[in-house]
Amino acid sequence: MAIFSRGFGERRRESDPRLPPGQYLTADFPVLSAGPTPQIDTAEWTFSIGTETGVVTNWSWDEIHDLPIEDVHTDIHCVTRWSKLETTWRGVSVDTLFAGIDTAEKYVMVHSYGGYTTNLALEDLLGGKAWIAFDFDGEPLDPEHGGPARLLVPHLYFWKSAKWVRGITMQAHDDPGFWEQNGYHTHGDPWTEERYW
Ligand SMILES: Nc1nc2c(c(=O)[nH]1)N[C@H]1C(S)=C(S)[C@@H](COP(=O)(O)O)O[C@H]1N2
Ligand SMILES: [Mo]
Repeated sequence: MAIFSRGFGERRRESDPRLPPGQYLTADFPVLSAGPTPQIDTAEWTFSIGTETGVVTNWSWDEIHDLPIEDVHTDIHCVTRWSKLETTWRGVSVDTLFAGIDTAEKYVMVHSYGGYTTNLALEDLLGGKAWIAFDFDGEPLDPEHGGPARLLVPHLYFWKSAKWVRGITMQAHDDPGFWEQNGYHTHGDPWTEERYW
């Protein structure tokens, strides 16, 4: 029986080319948070990008909603091995936010309300690869999933998709964020299993 069910699982994995190595499919939406869920009033919410010259650009909740809003259909992959296919989000492309930003730095630190951080290369946020998302499945994003807004970087493991996002600061070096300091890979590509270092 055990051998039979393992074989069945492996055939299923191979039959779905959207599933990265070592991942299984889930229809649920698990919640994974390193701390309590912060309660953020959209009247108080801001998102900022700070550069090496000290310039900080801020958007209020209303201002970010005045930017072009995109529908995103994508698969997501958590390093704890669940993957969820064809999720639906709405948000503003990080390209749109960076259109007026003048920076020569190649790395960013993403900061969340509550203190969570994660590091990325700027090129992993640009080129239609990342969004500040505020709707999931046609509804405002649930607080436990990062509402009112989270970063969405679906081509990397989901710990890079910072919930309760509040800003990005440019960095000269790829300094590690919260999970990256605690053993997670600096980059996090699910297709090459960049899980831990
Ligand atoms: N601010 C914040 N963002 C976070 C986390 C967190 O603990 N705090 N956990 C990360 C991890 S490890 C994962 S897998 C996903 C989980 O998102 P979910 O709870 O919506 O499934 O959020 C990521 N973003
Ligand atoms: Mo995770």
